[in-house]
Amino acid sequence: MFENNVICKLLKIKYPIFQGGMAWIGTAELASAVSNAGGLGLIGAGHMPPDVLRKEIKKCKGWTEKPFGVNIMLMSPFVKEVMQVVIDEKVPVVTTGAGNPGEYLPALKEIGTKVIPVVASVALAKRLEKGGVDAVIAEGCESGGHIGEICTMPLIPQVVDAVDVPVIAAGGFADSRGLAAAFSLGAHAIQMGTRFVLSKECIAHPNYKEIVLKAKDRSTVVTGRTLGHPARVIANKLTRTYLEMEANGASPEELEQLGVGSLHKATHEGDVENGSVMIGQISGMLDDIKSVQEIIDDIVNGLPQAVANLQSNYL
Ligand code: TUI
Repeated sequence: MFENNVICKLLKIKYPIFQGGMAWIGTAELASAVSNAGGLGLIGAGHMPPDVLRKEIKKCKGWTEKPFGVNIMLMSPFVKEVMQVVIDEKVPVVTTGAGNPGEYLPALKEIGTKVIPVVASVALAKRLEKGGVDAVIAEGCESGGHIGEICTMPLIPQVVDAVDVPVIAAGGFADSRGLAAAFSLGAHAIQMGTRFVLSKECIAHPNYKEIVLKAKDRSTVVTGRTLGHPARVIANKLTRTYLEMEANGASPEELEQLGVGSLHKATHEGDVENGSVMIGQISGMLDDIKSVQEIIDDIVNGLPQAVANLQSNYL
């Protein structure tokens, strides 16, 4: 079905569906399940120390024969060491987030790792194309977690027009309609985080999944704008305190202190009131937990109908 898809050919995957990296919950369990189901699974390195990442990579290699990747969060204090781990382990695909991976490109390219950074602007996409990246993931601000300023609908076609490398669309995708829309905008694949949080294989605490299941269209808010690193999260006690302090001119140190450990508090301790529940706006549409295989199969199997629905408007 996707024999001519440039991303499937580039990465030797069956379906043009990536799993978003996701700190703490993009584990080897989830990444290997996505890769085994025909997509591209990614271990979210987040703030992981290098030895922990190495263990996750080894687990993933043990659980899938298919290509998988590691998402490296460039604001991590361990970024240099985790880059060395993915090089030592010859991880087939590296995606990056929350920064410019330019300085690491030569070393990754030298060992044949495919490098696919997440970008949130046309300018960075163009700069990284010059540096030799294999593709870019253009992520709109509908996404959960750390985001840019531009929404998916205007971002994707602008990035597609600006670069010659293939574009993967991210931010607000969770079903066949979304995949058809991404193709319409000129992207060759989609990346999904939120949809995979609501999978059986995702190890997030049941409270985390429950609050995502209950989310409506307006359940998320953006914190951290004044610090220069905005993040989309579910509105809760933590965000109310945070946004109030932000509006009252709290110092960057005070605000950062509030965020320390807050993601783990939500994902692993299940404290979804005082923790940071990073999730995308598409959570409002999702009301079931499925296996990764079902999620991917449903999207792929629904694609012909989604495309037929487009045509019914003008043919
Ligand atoms: O990276 C993400 N999403 C994330 S990372 C994360 S872990 C974290 N934990 C605590 C605090 C902060 C983060 C949670 N969610 N998405 C990819 C992404 N990258 N979205 C936006 C960007 C981005 C933004 C600006 C990439 C580059 C950029 O500019 C860099 C430059 O130099 O121009």
